[in-house]
Amino acid sequence: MTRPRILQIGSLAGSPGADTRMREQYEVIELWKAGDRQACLQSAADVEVIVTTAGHGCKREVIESLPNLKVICSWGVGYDSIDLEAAREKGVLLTNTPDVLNDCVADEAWGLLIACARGIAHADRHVRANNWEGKRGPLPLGTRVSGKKLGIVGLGRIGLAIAKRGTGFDMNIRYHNRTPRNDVTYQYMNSLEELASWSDFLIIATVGGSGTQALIDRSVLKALGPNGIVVNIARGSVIDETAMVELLASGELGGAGLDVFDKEPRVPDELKKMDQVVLMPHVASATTETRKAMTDLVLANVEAYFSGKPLLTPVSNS
Ligand code: 8YV
Repeated sequence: MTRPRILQIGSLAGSPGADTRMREQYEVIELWKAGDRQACLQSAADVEVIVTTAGHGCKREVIESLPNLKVICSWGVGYDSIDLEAAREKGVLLTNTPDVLNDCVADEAWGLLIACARGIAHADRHVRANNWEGKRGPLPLGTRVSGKKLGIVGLGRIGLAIAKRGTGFDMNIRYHNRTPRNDVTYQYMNSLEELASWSDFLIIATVGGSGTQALIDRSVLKALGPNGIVVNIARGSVIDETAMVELLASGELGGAGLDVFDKEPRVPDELKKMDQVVLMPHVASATTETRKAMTDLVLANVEAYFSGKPLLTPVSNS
């Protein structure tokens, strides 16, 4: 039996075995391995399904070169790297992998927050450098986490999972969204600056893309202040990174826990020298369980398309 052909833009290397599973079920044209990209796209003219990742995205050029394209199935919840306008123009549908990663992303946000507030990464470096045995120190005191004021920017699915964990730490929680929610008891704050100046800690969990570019600007970060900690598990583009680095350096912002950066994988060198900062390489969803669930969902969407069933997790793109 011939297997349907799909075009895969980038490897699902973040999910061990995922590329093999894909190849077992489909004839996969692997764009990222092609020496001649144009020739590869031309050879994929019959393809109806693209598989990609939030990291690799999908550009207009690719969408326009596949006349039979019907659906893009993306591995990841964020789709700011996919040209939605080109997809809409061509009537191409998009699926992503929502919900299955909420818990692990929220867990990591909390890991970053606690690591910053309690200086965990700094203390770990201290022990490894034999500074404890060498009686070099002491380390600076940490900041209490429990019972503090937590601001969340973007109370969507991941934001809610972050807030739920905050209640376990007896926190007072407020949020800012495009529109207030009517299904939560957390207090809505009208402006980001007000939220930041109220908060001890500010966690960014909003979507990426042009609508949120540098949403967390210098004035919001200044409002968070010298004792405040910002945590970003959303997209690097959401924070004005230059302003953040300057405010951290001058002590006008207390600390930062960052999983994402403006120009990944480039991380500003200044940040690497700061002990009040914890850095992770965009791995908030990177657990065995979550990455498998993301792959299962991508495969289920592709299968739904080829068997004429409704897509499981379509993104509304109207
Ligand atoms: C992905 C992510 O791991 O889901 C998203 O939007 O950013 C991450 O979960 C990563 O981007 C995959 O490319």
